[in-house]
Amino acid sequence: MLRKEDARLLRGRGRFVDDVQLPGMLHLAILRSPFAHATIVSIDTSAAEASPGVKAVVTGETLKGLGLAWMPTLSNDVQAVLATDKVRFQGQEVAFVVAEDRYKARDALELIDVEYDVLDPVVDVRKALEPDAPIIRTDLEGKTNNHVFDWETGDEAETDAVFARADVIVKEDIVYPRVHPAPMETCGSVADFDPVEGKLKLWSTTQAPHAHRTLYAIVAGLPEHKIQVIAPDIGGGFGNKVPIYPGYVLSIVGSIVTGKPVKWMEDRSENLISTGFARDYIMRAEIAATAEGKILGIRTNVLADHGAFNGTAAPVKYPAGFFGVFTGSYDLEAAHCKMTAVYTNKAPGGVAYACSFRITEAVYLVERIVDALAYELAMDPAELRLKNFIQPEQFPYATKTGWVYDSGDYEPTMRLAMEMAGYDELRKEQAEKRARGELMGIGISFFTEAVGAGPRKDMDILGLGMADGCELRIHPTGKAVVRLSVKTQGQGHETTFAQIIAEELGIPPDDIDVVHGDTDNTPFGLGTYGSRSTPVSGAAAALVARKVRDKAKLIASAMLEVSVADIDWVKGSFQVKGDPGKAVTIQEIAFKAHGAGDLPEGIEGGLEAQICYNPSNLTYPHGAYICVVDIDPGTAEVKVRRFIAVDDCGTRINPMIIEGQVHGGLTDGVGMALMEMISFDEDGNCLGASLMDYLIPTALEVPDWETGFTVTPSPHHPIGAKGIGESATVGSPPAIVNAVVDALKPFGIRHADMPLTPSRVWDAMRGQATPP
Ligand code: MCN
Ligand code: CUM
Repeated sequence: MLRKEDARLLRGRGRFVDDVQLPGMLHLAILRSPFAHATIVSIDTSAAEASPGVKAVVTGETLKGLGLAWMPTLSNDVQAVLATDKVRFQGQEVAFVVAEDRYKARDALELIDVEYDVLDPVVDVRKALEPDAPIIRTDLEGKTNNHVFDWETGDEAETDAVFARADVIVKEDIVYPRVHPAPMETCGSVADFDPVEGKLKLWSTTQAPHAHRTLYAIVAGLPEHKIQVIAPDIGGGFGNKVPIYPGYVLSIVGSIVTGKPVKWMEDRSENLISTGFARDYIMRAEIAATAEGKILGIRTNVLADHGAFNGTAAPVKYPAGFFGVFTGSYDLEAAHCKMTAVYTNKAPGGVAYACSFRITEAVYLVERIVDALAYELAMDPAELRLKNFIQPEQFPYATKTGWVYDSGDYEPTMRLAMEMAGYDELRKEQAEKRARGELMGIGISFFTEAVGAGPRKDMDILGLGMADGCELRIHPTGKAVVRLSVKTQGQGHETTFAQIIAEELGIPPDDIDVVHGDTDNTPFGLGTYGSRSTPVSGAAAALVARKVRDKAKLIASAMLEVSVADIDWVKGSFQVKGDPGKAVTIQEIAFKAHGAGDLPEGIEGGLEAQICYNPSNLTYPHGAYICVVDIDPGTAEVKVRRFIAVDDCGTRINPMIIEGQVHGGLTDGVGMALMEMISFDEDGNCLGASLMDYLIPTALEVPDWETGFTVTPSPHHPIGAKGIGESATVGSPPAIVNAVVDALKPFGIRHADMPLTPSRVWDAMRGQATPP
C-alpha cells in the first residue's frame, strides 16, 4: 500500500511547525554563548530593548525570578533554560528577544552586551575526571568533580574466570564518535497562551507530545488540562525531537510575557551545535575465545561523554540506555560492562540518531571486536559468527546481562545475506585483487536489537510508565477513526496504523483516519522513539480493533438471530457457521450499533473501544548485513560498492515502508562510518556547526541497496511484529567499518576508528592511525 500521507507531503501541503501562522504572532530568537565555559559577569539588554520592533528581551535573571531558570532533564538532572551563573557549552542559551519578525529579533540579539569571564573548558573526555579538571556543574551542591554516574552490568568474577581459561583474548579501543541526527526540519515551536482561558497551546517539533505536556505541567505549574501540545507534520526526528529544549520553554515564556503567540524556529547551526547529539562512547573491548573460535565472554569498559547536562532520554533504570545488549547475537558464557559517564563542556544529549537507546554503540562494539577476533584466529568472519549464534531452540534466550530475547532464527538470515552477496565469489574476487595490489574489503555485521520499551514495571521516564493508549471509533457508515499516542516523523504511521486496523476489522485502510500528535485528541502514551511505535502502539491498535470486533460479534449474533457460538469471523463479516450466505458486514454492524431499534440486552449503542497497552517484553529484531568496499590506494577514498541487508522484523505490515526505513538507516550508516563527526577544538569551539563541515551522505555516496528479509514473529506481540525504524542505522556502521578494515588487511590493520575519511584511511595505511 502506498503512503496515505504522501498525498499531502509530496504536494507541499504538509503543515509543519514553521507553517503555523497566528494573528499577531511574534518571533523569538535566542542569544547563545560563544564560549564553552565562562562566567557571566553582566548582561546589558538596554540597546536591544530599544531596537525597532522589539517587544521583550529576557535573560536568565528574569527567569530566575519566575523560578524557571532551570528545568529537569529526562534523566533526573537539571539543565539551564537560560544561563544565570555561567555558560557550560558553546551555543548554550543566554538570553532571548521577542520581536515583530525574525529579522528584527535576530538584529536585536547583536545589541545585547554580555560580559564573560572565560574559564578553562573540559573538552577531552579522558581528562574530565583528573583532579585538577575545571568543575563544570558548580550549580549542583557539593559537586567536586565532573562525574555523572557509574553503571555496571553482567558478572565481573564470572567473566574474569572465562577470560582466565581462554586460548585467545583480543583487546581493542573502539570509539563511537559524537554525531548528530540532523533532521531536515530543525527544532521549533509556536506558543499561544490565552490569559482569559488560562490555556496554553503549543505547536512543537516533538516525538512525544504527551510526555512533554506532563513535564510542562510539572515544571511550569500549569494545569495539565490547560496545556495542549500539538506536533503537526514533522520533517524528520531521528531522536533529535525527544528532549525538551530550552527553546520550547522560552517560546512559552515569550507568549506569557507578551500576551501574543510566539514562534521560535532554530536555524541549522543552532540545531547542530546545541540540540541532542548522539553516541560519544569511548569503549575498551575485550573478547575471549577458544582456539577453535568458540566465544566465551566479552568485557568492556566505557567512558561516556554526556556533555554539560545529563540530557539523555533513557528509561530511568537504564542510564546507559539498552547498551547492556552488547553481547549481541552470540551464546556466551559470561559478560561484563563497567561504564563511567562524565560531564564535559559540550552540548547535552546522547540518545538520538536511530540508536534504539544506545544499541548502536553496543552493536558496533560487539561486531567490531568479533571481527578483530576473526583476524587473530585467521578465521572467516562469517564462519566465526555462524559458529557462535544463539540457536533457534534457545529462545526465549536470557543473556548474561539480563535481557530476554523473545525470538530469533539467525542462521537462515545470515545464509540469505551470504547467498545474495555471492559471498564465496566475493572472497575469490578479493583474493585475486589482493594479489594485484588492489584494496577490496568485505564486511559483515549481524545484529540483534531490543525495541519497544516498556514494560512499565521496568521502564519509565521521570516516573511515567512506558505504555501506550489507543482509541478506535467506528462511525455509523463503517468508516473509522483511530487515535494514537505515538507520533510519526516520517515513518508513515497514517498508513501502517490504518493497515493494522484494516487487517483486524476488514474495513479498507482508506476508510480509516489516523489521528496523532495532538494531546487534546489522543489518549496518553509515551511517544515515538526506540522504534517502539509498532511494538507498543501497533499492539494497542490490533488489540483495540479486536475489542471492537468482540462487541460487533454480540450485535451480529442478534442481527443474525443465532448464538455467538454459531458465528465465525471471515474477512470483514460475521457468518453463520455452515451457512456463509447468512452474514453481516462490519459496516452493517456499525450502522446497527448506531441505528434505530433496540440492541441486545446489556449492549450500549455505538461501536468504539479504548485500550492502554503495556508490553510484556521488548521485541528483538535482527539482521545480517554485508558490505563490499573498494579503496583507492592513491587517494584512500572508500567507495561502498555493494551493500546487502537482510532484516527480520517479524510480521511485516508494509513492505514498502520497511524498505524505506532500511534505505534511510543504511544511508545513516554510510554517513557515520565514512564522514560524520562533531568535533571540537581545544577551546571547546564546535567545529561541525554547518553542513559544510558536518558532512552527511548524499545519493553520490551510497550504492543501490540490496535488501532481503526473513520473518521470525514476536511471540508476545498480538500480530507478531517487531520494530524496524532503527535497525539499519544500528546494523550498518560495523559492516562498513569491518569492510574497510578488511580491505586494509594487507597493511596489518585490525582496527580503525570512524569516520573513515580519506585522511584517516591514508594515515592507517601508513601505520600512523590518528588519535580519535
Ligand atoms: N513497520 C512495518 N512492519 C514492522 C515494523 C514496522 O511495516 N514489522 C513500519 C511501521 O508501521 C512504521 C515504520 O515501519 O510505519 C517504523 O516503525 P517502527 O519500527 O515501529 O518505528 P517507529 O514508528 O517507532 O519510528 C521510530 C524510529 C526511530 S526511534 C527513529 S530515531 C527514526 C526511525 O523510526 N526516525 C525516523 N525512522 C525514521 N524515518 C523517518 N522517515 N523519519 C524519522 O525521523
Ligand atoms: Cu535513539 S533515536 Mo529514536 O529512538 O527517536
